[in-house]
Amino acid sequence: MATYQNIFTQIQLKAAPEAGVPLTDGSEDRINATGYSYWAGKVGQAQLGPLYLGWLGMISLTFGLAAFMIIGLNFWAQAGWSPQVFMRELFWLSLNPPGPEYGFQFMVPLNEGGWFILTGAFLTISVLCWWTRTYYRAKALGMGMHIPWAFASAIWLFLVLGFIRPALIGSWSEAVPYGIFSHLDWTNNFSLIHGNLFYNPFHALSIVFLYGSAVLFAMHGATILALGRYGGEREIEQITDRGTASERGALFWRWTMGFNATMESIHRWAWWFAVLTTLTGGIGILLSGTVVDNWYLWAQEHYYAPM
Ligand code: 07D
Repeated sequence: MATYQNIFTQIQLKAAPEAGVPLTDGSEDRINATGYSYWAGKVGQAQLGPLYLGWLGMISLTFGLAAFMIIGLNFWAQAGWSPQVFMRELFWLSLNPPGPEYGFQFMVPLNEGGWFILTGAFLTISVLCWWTRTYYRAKALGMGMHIPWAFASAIWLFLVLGFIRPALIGSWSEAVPYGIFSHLDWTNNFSLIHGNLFYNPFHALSIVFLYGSAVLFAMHGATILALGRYGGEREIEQITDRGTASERGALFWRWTMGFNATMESIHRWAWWFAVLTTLTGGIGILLSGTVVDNWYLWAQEHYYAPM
């Protein structure tokens, strides 16, 4: 039992490739090529494929690749088309949004931010098609919509940062640049301009859920691994069985902290913590510069920063 499908798996099952359930939505977009990877089998499923690409997958990858290429080619141009300079300066190169003089106009000269707007549009098309793909693939498999909704929460923050907030303020210059250090600098400047983001309660909430997600993931992962010898990874089957892995895990947490999540509810805890990270984050960013200019002053007005 202890060697059943975990990182210490000693036996890899190899049989005729498992093709999955028949498609119910009439489409035939599944690429039925399959293979086996010994190393993938060490950490998960050894069988690779079948892959479902479909039209949404194709559109998403095409626009994602186009966005990636526009960013890359702008970097190359900035490096004077020199491979050495490109490699050396890669972390400092950046594709920036239009300056404040352009407001939130869509027609901006390419080299003054037009490429940035185009990249954002392509990336958004790519991300939204990928989201729709998660929706339809989950539906085709008769699953709930938990994955698309969780992904939507991340897309909410992505859109707030790059589109919704700049639109509300009326300036593309508010958007996050595409670049390694430039986006880090943007983040730091954002905090400084708005009087220290730590005093933004939604940034604080977002951190709570981000760190909380890590803690919950560690607690749950550790619990299940520790119960591997009793078949703990077969979680759901065990919910009502007495004396099983599930019951030991539950008792462990009641012993150590007085409360246990159930085999079902721990996944709801995890889902909500992850979803709320970007949901609260997006609210915090949207309020900055629109409703609240300076979070430190705001915190003073609300009696939680020193005068
Ligand atoms: C960004 C959105 C979803 C992404 C999607 C992907 C592609 C691929 C491909 C380009 C992650 C789309 C993209 C498919 C692109 C190509 C080719 C999710 C994202 C859909 N902070 N902070 C957070 C902490 C400070 C600041 C969140 C900690 C300072 C700003 C999180 C600390 C300052 C923003 C968090 C700390 C500052 C944040 C992010 C400690 C200055 C945000 C959550 C210990 C540095 C963002 C409300 C997340 C936010 C954010 C943590 C400090 C600024 C909780 C732990 C004080 C401006 N910070 N932060 O999951 O939501 O992001 O804020 O110091 O915008 Mg912060």
